[in-house]
Amino acid sequence: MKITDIPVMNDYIRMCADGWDQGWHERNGGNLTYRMRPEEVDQCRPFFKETPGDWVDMGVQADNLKGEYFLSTGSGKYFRNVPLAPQDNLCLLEIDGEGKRWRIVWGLEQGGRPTSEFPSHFLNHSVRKAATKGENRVIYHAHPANLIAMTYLLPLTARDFTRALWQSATECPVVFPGGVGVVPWMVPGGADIALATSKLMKEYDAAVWAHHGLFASGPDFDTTFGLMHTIEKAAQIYLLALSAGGGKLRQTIEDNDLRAIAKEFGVTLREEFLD
Ligand code: 2HA
Ligand code: ZN
Repeated sequence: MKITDIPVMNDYIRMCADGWDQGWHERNGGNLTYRMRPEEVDQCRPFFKETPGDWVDMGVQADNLKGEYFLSTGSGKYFRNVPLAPQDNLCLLEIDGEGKRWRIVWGLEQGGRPTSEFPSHFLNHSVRKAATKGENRVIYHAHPANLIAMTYLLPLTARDFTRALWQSATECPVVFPGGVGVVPWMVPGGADIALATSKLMKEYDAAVWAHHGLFASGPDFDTTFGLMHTIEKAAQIYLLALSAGGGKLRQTIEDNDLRAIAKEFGVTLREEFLD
């Protein structure tokens, strides 16, 4: 029995591989964190290091994440390498009783730290956990090219991005009826972008980072990967249609069509984004 035989580890590693296969993780781009269930922590406990790493202050704090355990990709590590050597590219982190420090209890055997975006992930876990009554467990950041390209074309507002994406594929309003938030261009890795993103994630389950990528969240790996995938595919269709049409669309899914989809599928669209 290896730690990678534990279903949650296996699913996490598979998601890293899928993201790499999609082309969303050039070099060390992107990061993935998962808030573990107590029974999953217990399954992994026999594999914990004899001596855990030192406690490290995060610069951010969350009351509702005290004592939680997270799986995280490593800073500077490549998604491409995760399936080959999970123990060197991933880590399992314990959060302290004050909700402000982490220590490594498994993984990163050649040294290292959790993703540079861990402060952003941590605050977003806190906000999404509260917003979903504990259901949210996954935060996923990737660099999907078509969505990033859209951030050079459209005004950087949640309304403009949500409408363009909803109109680009019929399933979009069903998959993200609440729309997507948009963070203007900011320096990555720090507390400022973490706070700006977590503010939006109170309302949205995904936030676009202008000229950088997407943050997506969800209760499990399938839903979160599916959200990233659906948004990126809609962005691809949007760009394909605009470029094939020389910058002009002949027709689109109209607002009353969006309302009809919402009615049929029993979802509530963010009304202020409709005309
Ligand atoms: O992990 O994607 O935003 C590298 C990044 C930083
Ligand atoms: Zn990034």
